[in-house]
Amino acid sequence: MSLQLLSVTRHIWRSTRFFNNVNRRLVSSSSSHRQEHSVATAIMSEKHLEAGQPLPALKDGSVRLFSMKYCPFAQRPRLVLKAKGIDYEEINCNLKNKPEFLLERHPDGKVPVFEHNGKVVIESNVICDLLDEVYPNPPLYPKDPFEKAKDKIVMETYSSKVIPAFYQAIRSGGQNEEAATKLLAGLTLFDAELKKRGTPFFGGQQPNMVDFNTWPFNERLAVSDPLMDLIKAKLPDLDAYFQRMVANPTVKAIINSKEIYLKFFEGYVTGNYQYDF
Ligand SMILES: N[C@@H](CCC(=O)N[C@@H](CS)C(=O)NCC(=O)O)C(=O)O
Repeated sequence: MSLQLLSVTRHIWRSTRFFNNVNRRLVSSSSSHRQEHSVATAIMSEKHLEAGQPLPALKDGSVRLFSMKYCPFAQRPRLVLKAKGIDYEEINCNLKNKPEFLLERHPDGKVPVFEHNGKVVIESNVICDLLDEVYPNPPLYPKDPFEKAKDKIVMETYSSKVIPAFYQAIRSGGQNEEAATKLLAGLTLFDAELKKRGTPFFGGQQPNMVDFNTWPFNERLAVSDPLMDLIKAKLPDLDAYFQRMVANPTVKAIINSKEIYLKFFEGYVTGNYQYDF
């Protein structure tokens, strides 16, 4: 990364303080800005269920996703389910006071957990791959195994280069310059790969697994105006890609507003988690 870019990122994280100042301004209006989940195919437990609360009886259908409304990992299978038009029930869980039924299904009590005909699958990437096999239309990977492997490498690279830096930056309340620099370096690799493909999405004319797998984190970058300004300036093609993703009907159906994420991340940083707002 050039020195110039490094000094701009320094400035960004110093000046942002998005978990403090911006948040105070925005939180009061957050509920009115909320883009409601419009996953027509999902029946959702509106409130996050917690310890002592029973698991609601399975309604119509046999597919269930244990989730948390603001979890980026759970958003991956939600995007895949939406893209494939699969009916499912969503059980939202309070992750600071975990319901017993979640702990019975996941050894660490994490979300997402997917349940199909009584069979339980954990780990977002494993769930998404399973969904692609069980519900093959539309396919979200290239048919050619070598092309599919390339897609998996892009997701692996994103997972190792972007996601840890993203969380590091959030945990520090935006003060960690090294994390900001790493985040931009990871996004630069992602941008270069899309350029190499020369298509609107990693999947070609439509988003595929790479686009949906990485989108939950890309969507949350919007919490920082200065960071988005830097992306627009330094990675304009990536910014144009983000805009194409936002306009995609599957993404649009389950996107959350920046204000909602600011509110959620405030709880993440302070440890005072709120799930139901
Ligand atoms: N590697 C897992 C990560 C899932 C994960 O970390 N989920 C978070 C919520 S975003 C969670 O359940 N946290 C609760 C905990 O760690 O106790 C996946 O891809 O599914």
